[in-house]
Amino acid sequence: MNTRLNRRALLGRSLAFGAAASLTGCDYDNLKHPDLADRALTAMSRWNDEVQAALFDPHTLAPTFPASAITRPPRFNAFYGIDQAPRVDLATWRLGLTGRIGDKRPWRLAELRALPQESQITRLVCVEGWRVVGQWGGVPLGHFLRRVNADLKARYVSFHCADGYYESIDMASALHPQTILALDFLGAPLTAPFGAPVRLRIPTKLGYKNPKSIVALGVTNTFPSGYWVRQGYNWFGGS
Ligand SMILES: Nc1nc2c(c(=O)[nH]1)N[C@H]1C(S)=C(S)[C@@H](COP(=O)(O)O)O[C@H]1N2
Ligand SMILES: [Mo]
Repeated sequence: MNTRLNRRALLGRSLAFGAAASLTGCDYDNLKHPDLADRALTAMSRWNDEVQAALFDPHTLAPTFPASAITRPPRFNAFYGIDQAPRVDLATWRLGLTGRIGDKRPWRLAELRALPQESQITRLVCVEGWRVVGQWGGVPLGHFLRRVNADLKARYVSFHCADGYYESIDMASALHPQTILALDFLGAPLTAPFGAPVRLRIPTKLGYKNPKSIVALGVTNTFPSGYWVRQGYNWFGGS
């Protein structure tokens, strides 16, 4: 109960601070200096990341749904149309590993499939204003990170994708039990538009924090940012 009250107080203060900061971001002087306004808003967003990280409870689960709630047909989204989705050659594909990882040997798809698998029916929420419920299956990211002897005290896990997209998450979110390296979607292997052969599925975060068609995973203490984050989206991106 106490924690809850403290959290609410912290959130209240952060909202007040946010409102003040947005006013500053829009005043006349800053409009004359768009760079300054931009920098103020970016700083605000990074500060907001810290608040969200502090509020994040690694044991709270995102909502799950019955099979009857699954959205059909599923909805595709990327920074290009569905026809342009990258087609990865599954035979030569490897998951490359970089940074603070003990065993950086690249992984083949069959090797990932041989690891313990988890399935979830969860909701994906896009900031564009739509949400879908889907079923994803794959390897819990925490299991994978331990398996490759990653530095679990490092701050970030980063992802690079076959289409040039990239994203990164905090370590606490990476170790959350519902965060998986998804190989399956709706009971079958992922298809190209939905992130074949491997995507991140992280139901505690917004859609853009769920990179598809991953080709490399890194563990680092240097802020890796993200494709949409560079264009002004908030980095923590909790839903
Ligand atoms: N590689 C890659 N991953 C991506 C994107 C992208 O453009 N490229 N778009 C993101 C966004 S904004 C959303 S909402 C989800 C959409 O996932 P879906 O196509 O499975 O619905 O993918 C995310 N992952
Ligand atoms: Mo999105």
